[in-house]
Amino acid sequence: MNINCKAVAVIVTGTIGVISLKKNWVGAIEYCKCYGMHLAVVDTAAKQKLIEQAIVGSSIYNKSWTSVWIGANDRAKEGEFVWQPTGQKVKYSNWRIKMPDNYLGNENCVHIFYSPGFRFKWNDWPCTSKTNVACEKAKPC
Ligand SMILES: [Ca+2]
Ligand SMILES: [Ca+2]
Repeated sequence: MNINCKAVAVIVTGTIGVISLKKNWVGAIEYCKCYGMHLAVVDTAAKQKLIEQAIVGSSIYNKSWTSVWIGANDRAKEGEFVWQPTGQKVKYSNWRIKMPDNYLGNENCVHIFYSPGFRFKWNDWPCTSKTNVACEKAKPC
């Protein structure tokens, strides 16, 4: 895949980057790489808070609907959510009530969404859906 990184607006708050283009989940990984980042690994409540702040402070924030991909997925094994890129199991979570539901047997990637009823909750979604992206700066070696 050929990516023109310069075409993307990225808003960085601390270690979190929010990409203003809408990408599918695999495309989201590639765009994070453009900036030396990976998909956000939301493994603590503090990180969740940081992402919420980054979204609210960015141009993508819309009070009726805002959504970003994060690294959680169960693509390898249904119902076993792990973090891309570390492969570590998802322990901390902030699922919307009744989620994950693997709707129509086709939801293996996770996004955080904001709507009037659900403030920054997680939902499993088809990986082919296109939405904004939350990236995180890779830790220095
Ligand atoms: Ca699933
Ligand atoms: Ca779902």
